[in-house]
Amino acid sequence: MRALALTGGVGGAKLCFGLVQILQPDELRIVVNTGDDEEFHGLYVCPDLDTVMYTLAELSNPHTGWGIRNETFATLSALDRLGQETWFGLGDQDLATHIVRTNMLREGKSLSEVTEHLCGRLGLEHPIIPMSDYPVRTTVSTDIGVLPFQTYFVRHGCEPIVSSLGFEGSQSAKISAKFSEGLNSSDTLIFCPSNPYLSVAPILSVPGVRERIERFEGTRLAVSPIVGGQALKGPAAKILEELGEDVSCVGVARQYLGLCDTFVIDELDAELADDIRNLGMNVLVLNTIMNNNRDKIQLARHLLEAASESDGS
Ligand code: FO1
Repeated sequence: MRALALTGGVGGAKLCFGLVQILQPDELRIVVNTGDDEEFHGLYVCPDLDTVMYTLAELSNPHTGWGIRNETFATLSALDRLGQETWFGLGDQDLATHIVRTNMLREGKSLSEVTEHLCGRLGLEHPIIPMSDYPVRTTVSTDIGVLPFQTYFVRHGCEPIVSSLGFEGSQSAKISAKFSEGLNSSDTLIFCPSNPYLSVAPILSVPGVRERIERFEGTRLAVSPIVGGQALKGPAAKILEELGEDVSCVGVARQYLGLCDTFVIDELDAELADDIRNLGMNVLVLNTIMNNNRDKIQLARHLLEAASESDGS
């Protein structure tokens, strides 16, 4: 089994945790969305890369899914005292990650090299790979204007009404070397249960990625982040509605037309399986809600079993 997992956000990171407990480091590459990245206080912050890194290292805040557990915010309150904006909650331990990343980038290291270093220091062996080493910034066009991603997501709490998404810099971005190698060498592609618009679309915006996934010869699976018409976390359901899509796993499946062979839905949505089959995809009905590590491993195991059955490996 040589799997390539595409992820962004908290839900995707949970499945990656499950995959990592089952697959060896040379059997799995995790490709992460970098469209959420932004500079805060002069530091280069990569929320989705850090969410996967902290989740795999079992360092992440179990309540929020992002940031580090038992975190303190003394630096943030000192920044507030000095008149800085502090709506983006950067904790003291998390700031160490951004300081090291910013310095290494300044020394000329690529984001892939920085990520490899940080993961090594946290004892992680499975490759965590940025989708690109070039900057791509997700922008959200809303009823109150075009917003940078974190301004939409955190400052405005995903409340503005979304009309479209942009991925600034994607035209001149290049797929990262390890992502490209992964597309060539993997026999299984897994879209983790991430927001199709905010986490997956930026990855697909990197030139050549969508086409290479459309032509991918192995097995391609996608896990719905929407269960029972609701997002387990984040604004996926709200955005589906604002963009006029079905607010269901069927609406999500439509975002994967041509990109996936088997769409994975939760048992709660079993009656929608035929609607998805009518889109031309196989459907796998599993428990996709991951409340603990056992759930994460179970979901990963079921996905990998289905993948190995369908490509006969
Ligand atoms: N999400 C929030 O809702 N509020 C925050 O204050 C916040 C701070 C933050 C700091 C570091 C980090 O890596 C992630 C952080 N996130 C926060 C999550 C972030 O907005 C991510 O982009 C989302 O998880 C979506 O992927």
